Amino acid sequence: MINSRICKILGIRYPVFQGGMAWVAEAELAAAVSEAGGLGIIAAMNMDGESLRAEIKKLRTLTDKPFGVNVMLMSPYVEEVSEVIISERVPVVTTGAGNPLVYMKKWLAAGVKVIPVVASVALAQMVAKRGATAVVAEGGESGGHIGEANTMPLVPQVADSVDIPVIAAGGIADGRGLAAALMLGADGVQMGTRFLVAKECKIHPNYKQKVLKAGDTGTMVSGRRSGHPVRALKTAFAREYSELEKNPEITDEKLAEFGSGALRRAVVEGDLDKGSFLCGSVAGLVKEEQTCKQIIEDVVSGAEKLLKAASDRLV
Ligand code: TUI
Repeated sequence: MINSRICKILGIRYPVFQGGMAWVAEAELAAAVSEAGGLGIIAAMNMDGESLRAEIKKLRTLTDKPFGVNVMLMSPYVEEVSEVIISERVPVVTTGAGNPLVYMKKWLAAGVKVIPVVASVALAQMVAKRGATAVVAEGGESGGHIGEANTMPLVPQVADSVDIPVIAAGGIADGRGLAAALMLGADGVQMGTRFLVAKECKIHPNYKQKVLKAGDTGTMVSGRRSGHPVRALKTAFAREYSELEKNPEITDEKLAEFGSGALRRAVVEGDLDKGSFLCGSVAGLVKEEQTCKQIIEDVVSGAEKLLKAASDRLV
């Protein structure tokens, strides 16, 4: 059994978080992950306060295990969502795409465990100083909105810089990734891409097929011009967006209009022409649709076998 302080702190069996993927991470997926012993996370990104409350209530009908809510700090609903988290007594909050300090104090005072997603040592240290329960150190291999650092160098530097548990994210999809993350000084992992194809993940079947078919060079990063780079599958839409942003004649407004609603079109409609299929660069390792229980047990048992045999590598 993998021994990790984050399991004790959160009351979970395995140190495996499911990423709070916008439009994707709903009650059914999060409940299945928590029920399987990991930390399931509902993404509040595209929800107003009352929609989030309904999703939390739905999750509670499916599991009584601990769960989290991810707050995307660029969301237009961030204020109301931050209040619902308190009134619903959500056990764990993760945050992304910004600096969570303005909300942390009231969450922590209300007994919510706060685990910011950070893409730098500086933010990790800042939130640790203000009482964060743990941090997710997310490298640029991740899907969606990413920072500049990659997982392999970021995780040990964050682990060296704070005393709280560190969860590694970005480029992790199997037992090898979990074992490697532990060796880098992490206390657990967060995975998004592998859970995209979970049976309990209700995205459009076109999205799952595209992830399952993607190979080692199947993703690309666009959006640097807007200051919010995102990693997605290399599709006609992603290539076109990338070309448009290089063109100085295209205004920022036109570019934003072109991208607007693209994630919803991928997740809900499976729109192969105009959808943006956010996905991590680890997609090439994700080969089959499985239940969340199968995924978590495969990752954890894979890592345990590797770690037990690790000394065989020494002479
Ligand atoms: O937030 C994410 N991943 C996301 S959010 C998202 S929604 C979206 N969809 C389309 C376009 C843009 C956003 C999709 N994927 N991951 C966590 C994460 N946080 N990655 C990077 C960061 C981050 C970046 C800058 C955290 C803090 C930060 O700066 C904070 C500061 O002020 O120092």
